[in-house]
Amino acid sequence: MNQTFKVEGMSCHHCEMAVERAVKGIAGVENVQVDLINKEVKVTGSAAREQIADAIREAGYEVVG
Ligand SMILES: [Cu+2]
Repeated sequence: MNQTFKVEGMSCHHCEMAVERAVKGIAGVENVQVDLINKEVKVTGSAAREQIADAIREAGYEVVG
């Protein structure tokens, strides 16, 4: 399953790594792709949408929509 999140506040490679690390720590997540230009995070795996959104927020970024 693929899920795409609109995320505000990611501006550099550090942000990319922080979000990647936070989301990869969730059980069921297979792959994470951060697109800084389009402000998108693409997640492959079986983790619940809300759980992924929470992890992104806890890392310090804003999930939009
Ligand atoms: Cu940054």
